[in-house]
Amino acid sequence: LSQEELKKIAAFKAVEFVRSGMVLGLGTGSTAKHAVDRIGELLKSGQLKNIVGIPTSMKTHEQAMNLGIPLSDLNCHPIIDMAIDGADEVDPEMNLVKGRGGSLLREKMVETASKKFIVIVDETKLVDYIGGSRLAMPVEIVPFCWKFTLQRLEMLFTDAGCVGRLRTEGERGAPYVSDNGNYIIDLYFDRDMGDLKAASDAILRLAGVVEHGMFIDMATTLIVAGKNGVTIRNK
Ligand code: DER
Repeated sequence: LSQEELKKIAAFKAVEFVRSGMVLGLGTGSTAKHAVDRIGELLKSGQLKNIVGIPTSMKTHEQAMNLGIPLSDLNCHPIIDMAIDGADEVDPEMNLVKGRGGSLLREKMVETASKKFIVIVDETKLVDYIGGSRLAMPVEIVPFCWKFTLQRLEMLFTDAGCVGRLRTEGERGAPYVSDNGNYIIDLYFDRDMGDLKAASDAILRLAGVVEHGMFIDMATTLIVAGKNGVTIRNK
């Protein structure tokens, strides 16, 4: 089974937990895309009714709208029944890294407002500790003096061999701009950053930081699709 097929299997399994009448947080990324497609399919066939979707990005808003999923937002629905979303990393305690797709702020706003948060991943996302994939741990920052903020972020984690890079896009390498008009600094760790809560607090104390991509103690269910089948873990 390809990674894409595993993502689809995890996504479809998560949608089995959706009930008619739910207010749903709709995730962002290639795995969540399969879940949103499946919800659209079940709405069209009448197997699901009266669903309201709360998208976590303009990209998901567009996808859900094209599928005819009724949409709303956190202003109208401050409490969400269930959110379904992917992740870039999952540690043994179900802490996550998210945001490599650039949507971490709206994802975290939606998923902290959700009574249930189902994370859907293929097995390649499992890590021993956060940052362990050696891939990006994104931090959304204001554009103003981004170099200054990047340096202050690196200084928080010199012991973990942290290097920060401004996320860029396009062939001219212009700074990536999030749905919220902010920049993203991707942090790369050489070693375990240690206590996640302390790391989170330190990052959020920096003026200029908007939010980071560590989703600590937020997931309530983890669905992992692997070559040996699908596992479901509840917190
Ligand atoms: O950017 C994000 O937060 C995405 O949800 C990411 O965490 C997972 O993206 P993927 O399903 O495309 O791997």
